[in-house]
Amino acid sequence: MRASPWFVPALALLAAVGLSLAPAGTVAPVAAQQGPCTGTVAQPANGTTVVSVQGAKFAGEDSGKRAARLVAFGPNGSVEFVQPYGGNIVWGYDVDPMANGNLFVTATIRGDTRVFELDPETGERVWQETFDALDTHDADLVRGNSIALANMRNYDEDAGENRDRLFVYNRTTDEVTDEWLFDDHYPRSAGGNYEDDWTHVNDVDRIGEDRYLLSPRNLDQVIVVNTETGEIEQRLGADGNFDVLRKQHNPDYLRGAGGTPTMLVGDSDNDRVVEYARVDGEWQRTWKVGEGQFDWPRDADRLPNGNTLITDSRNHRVLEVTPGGEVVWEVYVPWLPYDAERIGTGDGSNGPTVREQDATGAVRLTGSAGDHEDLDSLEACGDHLASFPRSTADEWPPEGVPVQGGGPPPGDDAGPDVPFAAPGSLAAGVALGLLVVIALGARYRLRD
Ligand SMILES: [Ca+2]
Ligand SMILES: [Ca+2]
Ligand SMILES: [Ca+2]
Ligand SMILES: [Ca+2]
Repeated sequence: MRASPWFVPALALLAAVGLSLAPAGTVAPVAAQQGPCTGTVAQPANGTTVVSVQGAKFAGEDSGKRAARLVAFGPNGSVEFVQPYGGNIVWGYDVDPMANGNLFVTATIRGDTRVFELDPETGERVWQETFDALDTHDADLVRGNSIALANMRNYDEDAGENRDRLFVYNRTTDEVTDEWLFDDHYPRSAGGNYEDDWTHVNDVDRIGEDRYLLSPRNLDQVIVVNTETGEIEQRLGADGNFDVLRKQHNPDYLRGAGGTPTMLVGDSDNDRVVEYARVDGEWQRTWKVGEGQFDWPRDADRLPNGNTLITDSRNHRVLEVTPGGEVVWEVYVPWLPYDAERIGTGDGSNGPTVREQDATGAVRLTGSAGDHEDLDSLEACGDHLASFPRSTADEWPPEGVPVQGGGPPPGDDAGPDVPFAAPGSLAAGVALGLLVVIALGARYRLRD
């Protein structure tokens, strides 16, 4: 196996940070050095952080949407690279680190879902698959060469049936090997509109041989299903019971002491991140952070060091917070970040539960740089990201130009109100268009 492409730049950056980081209490000047997208850096992160950016326009933008892209931040919070998805991708959703150093990406093209393995060193796609599936937020690589896909918005008009489901596709045999349908388990009156976006199942994680964690957002619950028996084995939350979960995203399944079932969830419409443990046959909320301080958080990963990496979508930021709620690392990334991954710590959550850390409770968020409340700072960050070289320019419309075929698909993920003016003015659009022209023919290289 070749060396991870993250390793060398990460080491170099760690060395640089080690030399430049002043003693505690002088964090702000260091952050300023690292560019306009860096927030609080109380300590360098233990690796590169990759963030998927959905690509929604800002409020106030008058033309089209923004390009979906991946943005990587170094341990000191500076931008390492910006990698557009290319290939007429409309929305960028989940991203997963792979063992070989590449990234597995879930995205959408018009009317379909496209997943691919991306080499972040070269910007090349190693392979891709396209599914007849609308607005898929998450697919996971499973069983070596198969793909588990959370299939939402799947109403079959001819049959008069909603086929929202989990399915597993084997790339080698070109067959669907497993399928699990919501229609077999839920009344049509539950969730959203049965004939449209019924369950909005937005996450799938394989957590055992035939066991999958699913997140039907419109049912305000997270479930563990068994594709062998067809049963729902565990359920956290209930349709309309907003005290537990409200239109969540990206739950992760953790195992506490003695295998205690534990779920860490971006409780998006409650503007908080929560953790629940199943104790004595009951789900108990063991952690709650930032209630009302986040704005639509859609991802939370427990890191090996016990901190949590949170994507605070409508505040345009990704933060690493301690169990006590202190922000120790923070970056800004506009155009609606969806998922963040800390390279080198595995896929999603791979760390201790709050019970194992003896840190249960409800905590406030402290120590943020607060740039999400500073419009000038956010605009400067957007300009900074837009200034990075772009690959696959031939496949890309310039910033601000509507994607071929019209606007984004409908739904409340499509056009969130983002409370600051865009850097997408006419002048900026022209400048970016020129940048794309200049970049034509030039092979994009990863910055190191
Ligand atoms: Ca992910
Ligand atoms: Ca997943
Ligand atoms: Ca997950
Ligand atoms: Ca994540």
